[in-house]
Amino acid sequence: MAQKNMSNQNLFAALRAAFPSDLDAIAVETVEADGPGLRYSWRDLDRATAMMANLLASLALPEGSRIAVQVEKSVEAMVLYLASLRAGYVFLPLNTAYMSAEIEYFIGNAEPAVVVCSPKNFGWVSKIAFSAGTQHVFTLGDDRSGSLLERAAHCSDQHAPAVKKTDDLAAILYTSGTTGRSKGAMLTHGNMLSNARVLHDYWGFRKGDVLIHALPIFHVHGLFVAIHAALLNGSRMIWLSRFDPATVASRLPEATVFMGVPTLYVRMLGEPGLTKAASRNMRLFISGSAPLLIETFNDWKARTGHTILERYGMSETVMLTSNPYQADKRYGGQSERRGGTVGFPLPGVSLRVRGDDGRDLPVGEVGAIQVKGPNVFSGYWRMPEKTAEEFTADGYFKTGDVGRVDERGYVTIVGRSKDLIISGGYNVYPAEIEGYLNELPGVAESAVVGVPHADFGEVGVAVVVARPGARVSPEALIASLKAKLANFKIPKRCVVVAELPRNTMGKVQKNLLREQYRDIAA
Ligand code: MCA
Ligand code: AMP
Repeated sequence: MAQKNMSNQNLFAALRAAFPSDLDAIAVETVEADGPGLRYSWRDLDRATAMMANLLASLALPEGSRIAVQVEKSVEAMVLYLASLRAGYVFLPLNTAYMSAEIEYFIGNAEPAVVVCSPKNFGWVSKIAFSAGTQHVFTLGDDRSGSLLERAAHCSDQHAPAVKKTDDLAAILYTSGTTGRSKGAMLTHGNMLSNARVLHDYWGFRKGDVLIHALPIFHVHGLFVAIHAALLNGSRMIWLSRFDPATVASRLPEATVFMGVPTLYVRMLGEPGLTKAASRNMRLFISGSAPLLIETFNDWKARTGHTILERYGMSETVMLTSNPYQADKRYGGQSERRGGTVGFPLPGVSLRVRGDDGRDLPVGEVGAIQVKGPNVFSGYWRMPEKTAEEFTADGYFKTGDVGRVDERGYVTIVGRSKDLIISGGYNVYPAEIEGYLNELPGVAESAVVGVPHADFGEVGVAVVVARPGARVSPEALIASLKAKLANFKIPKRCVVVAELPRNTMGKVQKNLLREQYRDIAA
């Protein structure tokens, strides 16, 4: 025990220890539209992360400093994440779609010591960062341009990973609140390393695995689940800077593992190159971040011969449940991947379903999903009250998801108690959009609801009531939102109505709106 406490629990140290002994082997190969991809060896990753970690260390930042990053996807952007871990700082990834008001909030709230942005955004991002007290703003382009790499090029390529304890912070991920502003979920080195090890084992990672990485790297799925799994296995990644179904299909024969949100699977099914022959070397297709429709699950099986493995997680908890990859001894050796379910709680995760009265519900009954485990975050950044509200007295985290566990142990998510829309794997909080809409001239009130959409699974529809005598145009409202909010948050439809349906308590009945407009985006 004493020895465990003394050893370095830095997540980077564990990932680095898993690099293959042949450091000249290829770790990452990029896919380029015009010509051959770039190849990065394991030695390149080691040296580049050391140089960047030394650059960060040279800034003499206080312990626990946040490194906020809003850059396009590139291998160097992944290196920056790994360097932040290596140097012992707290990584704060930001969606590239966020616009100035959103970035202003995150930077103001997290008070990062370092901000890294795309060269094209330096003007407005640096203005926000400097006014919030950030001392260092660097740029990083997806073509290896920018001041970050220029400065790191002068640093040593030797660096001993900072010594970290299990509960030291490694990252903050902002997740929008049902009411009010986004909350920063604080994840520790221990949260992420324990989860990465469990997934590595549960999903049967083995020598020779090759991962196609096609997800963005500013959320848990692409940044943690995919990258940690590949690195912890010393596996090569085929790296797409943005998802493209034809490209993925054409590279499948070289790969063994693919991870995607349901929209990626839906789009790939529309790609003629997706065949059994193309998937012949594949071992595992993993889906998560949003519900996978049973039609997609079945169509995929018919088309490729592979059964998608669906799993479930959150920014606050990393991964919680997974369908089995192989027989799970804890559940009587069951190995079936059941469509429509998210599988079993992962080893080490304790999951329970509670009723409104706070009691555990019997098998099959639907209630609130609560979880506990080494993967569960340490709280919301500078929001002790919110943190306290989201945990039960006996230390379970309230996920806000509603579901049941069947007699075989499979967990099914049937809904959410939180008012949230998941669109193409991105979370959209109606309260945030309604807040913006209600501020627009002529708007009396609004309600944003999620409705089914063939490509994104679910999209937002804005239902708006005009002020007496005011004339509002749906197109103008959408245009105003587009000027202020990340593009994926923009409702795909907007309708103006005389009034919103309310119950006797005066609460807007969103379920009625969802029903009324369920075909509007189909
Ligand atoms: C783009 N648009 C969207 C979305 N993405 N609208 C709603 N939802 C979206 N997800 C907008 C664009 O701004 C554009 O609007 C229009 O839709 C069409 O864009 P398109 O070119 O089709 O989009 P794209 O650039 O191809 O992106 C689609 C995508 C992307 C590849 C599916 O959204 C994506 O990479 N999603 C993955 C998200 C993800 O990684 N989530 C994991 C979160 P306009 O034309 O008006 O500008 S981690 C998580 O949830 C937990 C922890 C977990 O369990 O993993
Ligand atoms: P995020 O805030 O981005 O971490 O999103 C986490 C939420 O995504 C969870 O609370 C779930 O509501 C949802 N989610 C993730 N994976 C799945 C899945 N496989 N099926 C249904 N919902 C999911």
